[in-house]
Amino acid sequence: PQADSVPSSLPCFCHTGGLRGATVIDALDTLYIMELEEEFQEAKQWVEKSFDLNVNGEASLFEVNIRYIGGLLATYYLTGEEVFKSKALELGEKLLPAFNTPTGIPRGVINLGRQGSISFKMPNPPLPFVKTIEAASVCPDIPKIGMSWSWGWASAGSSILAEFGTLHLEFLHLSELSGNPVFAEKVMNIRRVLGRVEKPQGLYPNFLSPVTGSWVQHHVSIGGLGDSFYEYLIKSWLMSDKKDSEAKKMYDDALEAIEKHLVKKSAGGLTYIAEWRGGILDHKMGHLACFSGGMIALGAEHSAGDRRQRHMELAAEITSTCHESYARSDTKLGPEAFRFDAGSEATATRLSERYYILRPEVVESYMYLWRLTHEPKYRHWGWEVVQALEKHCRVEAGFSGIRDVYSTTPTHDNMQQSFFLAETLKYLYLLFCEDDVLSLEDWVFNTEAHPLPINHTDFKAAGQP
Ligand code: DMJ
Repeated sequence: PQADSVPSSLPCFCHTGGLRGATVIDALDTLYIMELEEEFQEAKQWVEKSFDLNVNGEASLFEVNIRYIGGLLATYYLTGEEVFKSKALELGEKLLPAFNTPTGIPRGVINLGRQGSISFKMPNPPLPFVKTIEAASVCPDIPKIGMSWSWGWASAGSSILAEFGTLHLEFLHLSELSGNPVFAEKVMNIRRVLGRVEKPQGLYPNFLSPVTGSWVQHHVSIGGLGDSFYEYLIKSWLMSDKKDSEAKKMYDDALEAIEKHLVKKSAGGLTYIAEWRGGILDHKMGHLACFSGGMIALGAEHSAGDRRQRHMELAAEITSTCHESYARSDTKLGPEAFRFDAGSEATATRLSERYYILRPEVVESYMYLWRLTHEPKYRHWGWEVVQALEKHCRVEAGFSGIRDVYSTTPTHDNMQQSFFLAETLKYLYLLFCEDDVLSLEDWVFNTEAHPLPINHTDFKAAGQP
């Protein structure tokens, strides 16, 4: 199995540093929930016999955490089978050296390999993660085990908000399961650094220096580079059974700043969340930002009074805008980014933004909005997606992304991202299930849709307030 699977022939884009089986591990809990017993047993055997964690390469701390650790933890909680827990803990340990920075803000990339192994090969372009000068000067030839560095494309060796801000849920579970407080301490320290740094207009920019703990650039986005940081604030509070009030306050304050500075209405009446570049708005929403309808609805459900109603309306409006981005395309699938400028309304204006890579965010919001409102339109919209996927993305060996959602005969990109099985199909399935299948009362979904149990006991992970 590849990191992501390849329906026919193209090589895959790997961000898992040589770790194999992202599709297998990302899909484990989906197989289990869907009661695909035979496939689940096959995947479990692969984890038991073939999942090798001592591999050299450039692994994304974020991707390994959300896809592998999240997938293994969720499957452990669903099945109680020790193998999933032990692999999650083993992998968690391997990520710890990434936090060895002056501030404790982790770097984005790490080598998971075994000491002494030298089989590392630098990837060829166009992979965007070229070693930074800093890492190269410490180790001019190959990155050693546990060595970490920043993404070559992230400005001035910075770490990315959505990456270091999307560890909290999994790391608290790693501490709880291992009895080792180190994981919880690492993520609580991230929170402390974020608490100290000044937020322009109350907003969180996307790039932070792991050396100084200051922002490197003032680009703010609820889509790519920022997205799941906000998601993990509200979900940390929910997962703690509403005890982690610090996370709730950070979420409330951040959402207030977003409402004030980024939420806009288009000439045609569509509500959207713009991006912010040093005070100037970019009237664009990425597909990734469409998860926010679900997140805001989830937060609203646990608020009271005016705020509850206002946020529920905002969540419904954003979800409806994201639906429009699908409805206004020829394939009824949405583009990677859509704009609200130069006369465009929820459509992609650039050729490079017309693709769809089987992303889940829009159906994710349909699932939350359905569960929280039971308005039938969310199921209708979900069914439109099922039909469009069947029509345009199904290929012989699975499902593929498409290069242009505005073409009635789209070309396939020949890639089935692992999140298609982890998220897109799981959220679609849950949209049509009874509410007690993975009830929102008992589970929070990590950003890769892996369910983690809400802590209904008095347990407090080390470092928790
Ligand atoms: C997933 O890996 C996660 O949802 C992540 O938070 C952002 N994007 C992809 C899917 O689009």
